[in-house]
Amino acid sequence: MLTIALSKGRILDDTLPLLAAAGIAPTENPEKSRKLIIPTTLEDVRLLIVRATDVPTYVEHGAADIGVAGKDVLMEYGGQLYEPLDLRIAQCKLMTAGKVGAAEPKGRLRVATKFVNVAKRYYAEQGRQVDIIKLYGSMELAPLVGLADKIIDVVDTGNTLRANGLEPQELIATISSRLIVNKAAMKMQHARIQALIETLREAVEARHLG
Ligand code: PRT
Ligand code: MG
Repeated sequence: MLTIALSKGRILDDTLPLLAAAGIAPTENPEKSRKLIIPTTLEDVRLLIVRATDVPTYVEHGAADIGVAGKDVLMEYGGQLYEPLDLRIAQCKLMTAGKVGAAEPKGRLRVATKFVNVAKRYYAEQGRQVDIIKLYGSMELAPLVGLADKIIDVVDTGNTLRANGLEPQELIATISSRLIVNKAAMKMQHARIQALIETLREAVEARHLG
């Protein structure tokens, strides 16, 4: 059995057409089903539906052989995983953002984010003293109510920032989703996983040529 961990939403939407190129299609709609293990048209391949931030955990521990995760999630997670293919889906940017026109604070910068490890690394590289405030969502609120001076979040159109009087500031990384593979699975099922990677690589390239 080959087990693939995916999150619902944009990653699932953009991954299914790529998996279809490998003859893998879910036998029921993962967005609608309450099931968390979804069989596919290949009887020895199944999908696990997990939270986006949990995908690397399932794959690193071998509960799933393969997964699809945003580079933002992988940068935050760290861990021992193979990352053989950029799927070029769910593209966005990891950025700092703050209130439009706000002056830099005099003292320590307060930064609210769910990307605590990324934030620590980013400001350490700049030699900047910061207080990191861990949040789990709705980061845009933090500067508006004085919880933080800035946020670090993923930005796509920037509409969410603008709607809250914030502006994107520094680019930390350009983000896309990556195929990740468990290290032991890569050894034990090498031929099969390598063939899947190559089929997906061709599907990614075809999508960007067309
Ligand atoms: O939603 P949940 O809490 O379960 O987890 P998640 O938000 O991590 O998962 P999901 O499915 O929303 O995102 C999965 C991956 O998609 C992320 O890890 C990113 O790699 C990628 N991605 C691409 C994005 C976006 N684009 C994006 N726009 N993830 C989140 N957003 C958010 C953004 O932060 C903003 O709040 O969507 C909102 C709209 O963005 P704008 O800039 O277009 O307004
Ligand atoms: Mg989300």
